[in-house]
Amino acid sequence: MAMMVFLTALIPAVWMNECSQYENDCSDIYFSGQTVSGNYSIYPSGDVPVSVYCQMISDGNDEANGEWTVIQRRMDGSVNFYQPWNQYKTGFGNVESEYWLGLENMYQLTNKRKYTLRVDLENFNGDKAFAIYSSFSVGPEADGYKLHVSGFNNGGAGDSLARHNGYKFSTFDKDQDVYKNSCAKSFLGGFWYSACHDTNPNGVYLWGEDPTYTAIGNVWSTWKGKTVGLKSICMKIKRVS
Ligand SMILES: [Ca+2]
Repeated sequence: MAMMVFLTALIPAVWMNECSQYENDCSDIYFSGQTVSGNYSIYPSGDVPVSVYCQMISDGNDEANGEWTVIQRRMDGSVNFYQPWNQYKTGFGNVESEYWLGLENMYQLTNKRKYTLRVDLENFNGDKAFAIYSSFSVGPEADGYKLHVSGFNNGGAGDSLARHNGYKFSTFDKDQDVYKNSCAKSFLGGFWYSACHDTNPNGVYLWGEDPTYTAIGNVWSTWKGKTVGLKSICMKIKRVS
């Protein structure tokens, strides 16, 4: 009898633990039975909860849906993305709208499992396009959080990330690019700049096209050039099964 009581007391505790403590990403959350898009907590490093937006399958038939963990999102200019290194390292913004998940969280996720990256773009005319990279990972901080992307698949956006593959992350207070000056200071963002960029998703929210400001905006040049600030940019990753 005492054993029975012990077992029944133990089972719910184990169940609670599995459902709340070990969700590394939105795939884990989806397969735990939470299939509605929204804000959830994930545990990329195992213990500290991180807020994230999960775009789930149940949104409809749009092929864009399905257990996506959003790592970067611009949509309304509500968050200042001209942030220092520590903010890009740990993450900032508002998970309800615009945010950056954080380089350390991206490293913790992609270091353990294989991920694909999808970038969704929309301009102020309502045009949409996307790019998919079958492989996406971020290296460790000791190596500058280098970007690794490959396996480009064109959804109309063109490949603006190829130029950034293999480069370290730079911010205005940590120049790790290969440009003689600071790309982050010159183009007012934080990114895996080389010398300097084909896309600046963390640049200034320009509210549309402005030829006065070349390349400082949240642009994706292989789609709309370097003077069209996009209405929305969303970078999201999904575990490859
Ligand atoms: Ca430099």
